[in-house]
Amino acid sequence: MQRLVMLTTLALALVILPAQLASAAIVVDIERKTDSDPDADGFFDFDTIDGNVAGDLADGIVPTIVGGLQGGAAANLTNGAAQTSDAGNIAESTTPQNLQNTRFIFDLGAVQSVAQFNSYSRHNAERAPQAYDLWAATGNEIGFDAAPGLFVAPDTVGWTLLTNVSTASLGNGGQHGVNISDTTGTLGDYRYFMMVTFEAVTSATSVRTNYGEVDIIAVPEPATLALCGVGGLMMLKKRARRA
Ligand SMILES: [Ca+2]
Ligand SMILES: [Ca+2]
Repeated sequence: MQRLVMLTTLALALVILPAQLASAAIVVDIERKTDSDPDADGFFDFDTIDGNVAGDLADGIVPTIVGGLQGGAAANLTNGAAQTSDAGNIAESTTPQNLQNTRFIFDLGAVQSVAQFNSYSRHNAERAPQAYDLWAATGNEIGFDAAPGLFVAPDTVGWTLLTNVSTASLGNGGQHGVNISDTTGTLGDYRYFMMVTFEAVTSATSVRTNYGEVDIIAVPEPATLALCGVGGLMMLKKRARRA
């Protein structure tokens, strides 16, 4: 039994220690690709960041929208594929009224360990750049509001600001991709994520962003390690019982 306790402690230490030793810092990686690589299958293929993938945590979860859309449908944000063309892709997009600071809220249904929050957009001109603040919450915060109104500061109703995003420096047009991660490998344990959108490009006209897809990526390694650890311990326990 003592051996089992020691092994359990060792297994937990191996899983938990690396995350504690690293100093947490959120990293925002951005990249733009132009039409030389059209990615007409709806899966963006970047050189330095991760493209959109199938089967992420947000897959098929239609976001709650606070504020207005200028086009597209909410479901387009989490239906797997991003846009298959630069121009005229409104049917494949979710386009907020950026000037209104429209909010997209994703409810994962339960607290999950999240490694990355990734967003993808596409347009032939000024509607490709992205600008938003990313907030997160577990839902267990005191006074939590899962859908704060446009004039409610999220941090007054339980939300935590993770980071600010802008890809405007990359220029207009093409495919814009954003990977938000953390140096520890874990962005955090959260149930809710919220994008508060902004106008990315200053313009005389109302400029919206044609968002094509959002991926929320689970932390794979610690979960896998923990399962291996638990599996191994179960086997040891069975052996001990047999002996
Ligand atoms: Ca989509
Ligand atoms: Ca997705």
